[in-house]
Amino acid sequence: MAVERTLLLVKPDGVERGLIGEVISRLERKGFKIVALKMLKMTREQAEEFYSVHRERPFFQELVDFITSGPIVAMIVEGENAVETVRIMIGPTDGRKAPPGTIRGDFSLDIMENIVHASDSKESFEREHKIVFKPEEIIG
Ligand code: FUP
Repeated sequence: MAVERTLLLVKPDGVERGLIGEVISRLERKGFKIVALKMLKMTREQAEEFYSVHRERPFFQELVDFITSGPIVAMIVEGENAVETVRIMIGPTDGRKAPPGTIRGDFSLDIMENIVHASDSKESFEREHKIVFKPEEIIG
């Protein structure tokens, strides 16, 4: 195992429901470090690029509408095995099926409004974080 970085977004539903602190707190208590953090509203251009792998899926426009519907909080999370471990902490995509104890399992009952996003691979992190952060916004 090695120290890695991953991108986590608190999506508009998570921000609206006041879960920013809850999400950050879980990551910090686990032992992860936050090395970049900001609130922003994604533009449609950023959102279409961010979710480009889903461009042909029937839910693509709805997904872009949702992620651009309000402010999000983006962070880069650093720690041992960060990509896989943070994915375990957020749980599966559908909040109805995500186990209790995971972020989606504890706070979501929906497949789209599922509180958070986290990169699913190192390659996804490399691509995704550049859509949201400039190099000078990242510590270390
Ligand atoms: P995840 O990696 O768990 O965030 O899930 P995906 O990359 O498969 O999907 C990205 C987002 O698309 C999800 F967060 C929500 C949305 N989505 C749907 O709305 N319906 C689906 O059937 C699958 C995904």
